[in-house]
Amino acid sequence: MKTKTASMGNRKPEARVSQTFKNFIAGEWVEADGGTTFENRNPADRDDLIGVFAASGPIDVERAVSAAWKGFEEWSRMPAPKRGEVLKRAGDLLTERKDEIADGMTREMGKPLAETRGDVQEAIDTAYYAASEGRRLFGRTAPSELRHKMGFTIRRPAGIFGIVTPWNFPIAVPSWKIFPALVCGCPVVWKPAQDTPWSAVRFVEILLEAGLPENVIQLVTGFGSDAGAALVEHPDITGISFTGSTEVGWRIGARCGERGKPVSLEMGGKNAQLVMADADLDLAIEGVLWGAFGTTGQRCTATSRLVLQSDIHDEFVDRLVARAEGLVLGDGRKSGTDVGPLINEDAREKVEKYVRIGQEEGAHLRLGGARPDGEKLEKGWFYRPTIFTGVAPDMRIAQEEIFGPVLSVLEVGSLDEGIEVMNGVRYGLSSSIYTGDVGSAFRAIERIDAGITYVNGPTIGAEAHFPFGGVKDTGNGHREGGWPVYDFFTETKTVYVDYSGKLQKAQIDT
Ligand code: UN1
Repeated sequence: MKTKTASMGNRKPEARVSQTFKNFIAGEWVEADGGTTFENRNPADRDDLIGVFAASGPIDVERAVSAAWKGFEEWSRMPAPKRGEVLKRAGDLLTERKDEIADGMTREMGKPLAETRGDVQEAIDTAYYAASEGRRLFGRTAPSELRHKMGFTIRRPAGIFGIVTPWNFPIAVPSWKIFPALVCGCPVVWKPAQDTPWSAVRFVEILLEAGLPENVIQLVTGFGSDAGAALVEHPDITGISFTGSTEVGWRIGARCGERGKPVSLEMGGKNAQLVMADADLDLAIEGVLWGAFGTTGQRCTATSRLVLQSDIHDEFVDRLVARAEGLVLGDGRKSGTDVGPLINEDAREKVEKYVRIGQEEGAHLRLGGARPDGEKLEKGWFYRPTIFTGVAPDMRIAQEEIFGPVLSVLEVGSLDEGIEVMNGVRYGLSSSIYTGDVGSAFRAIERIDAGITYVNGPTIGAEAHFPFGGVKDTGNGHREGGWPVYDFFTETKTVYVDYSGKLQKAQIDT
């Protein structure tokens, strides 16, 4: 757990302290009010101290919000295609520095380099998409009811936004929110997860280097209970965009609701991969390995349930277990690593708690269920890929989000039963069906209650230019990625121009 320095007492000086990092507020890199800090350590090696970061609170947020409104004056008036040019340069800089950022990101949050490079690539793709969106931001026209009158809509920057982001995609997920906000003309006050402040500082540096006016981005690092809460509570924040746990998300949503503020929530998942007997089993095994254990299962889109048609159940599980056993756990910066550590001690304890729950519920532990042996891994928050079979749909390990490398296998007789099991959870983010039958595929597309359905692909791996989000307790109806997110950061104005030269009354029965 990354502990606040303020409460750490007499910790002995570290040999490997690299740097002290600051907030970016009102155009300057500044300490948090009172100089409070927290440490950020490598989850693969807790002796590796990455740096000391600003632990922000309400006073820092206050300064950031007022600076962001100053930024609004200038930025909201700049033509959107010009704002887009800044994002184009940000995409270019991210491209140049992809390897360096990926290395630091892996050091900070653990996933293997190929995955952190992918994370940066997603931000690059989002930057270029957002840059070109500056030349669209379409309004509409429609015919008026009356002669010599015209109606159309324009999009106006909505204000300044609080951005609260998770650690599992330290650059990609912020880019999904921050780039669209910026191209829409809205400055942001960003509170990144306390586990990944280094990636956030790099991201802000790049935006500034790309030419973003300084008041348009504010960075307040620290904890949700301090900086995050202050942001959500601030009366002058126009709206909030949040990705994280369902528990925190609904609390944020409730506060925003009370104050009439727009809020976009992207939260938990309990995503299932359904494999029908007519599927290409090799492909389905590759899919579930990646979906369940990629990013150490720490994705809101991770496959945490595998739903198998009975006829193939035993063979599929045997082959899957054999493959999962071969996954190499380790430091994500070392080549050959398939699965990195969990993010912190709390995350590993949560996984351990659920493994105990699964055993108590009577599920059969087929693989893992323990920390790995070996000195090399002792200093990190590692946990072995874990597979439970004999899982009933109402067990907690089949219902609750674990956010770790734990897969629950359920058995069903038919497509209908499979879809019923898939839908029988409170979440609805991603889903997947493997089948060779086009009719089964389309029935699943139609009936699975989720924001995303993959056919013959794993539950993870959304593309930047398609809408991303979920139903039920996963979200509140908004989508990120693709084109819909631009609606969140703009207000639509309807314009009527009457050039008849006389008073014309709409909605009067003539
Ligand atoms: C998340 O886990 O919060 O589709 C986002 C995916 C990624 C995004 C995951 N592109 O899994």
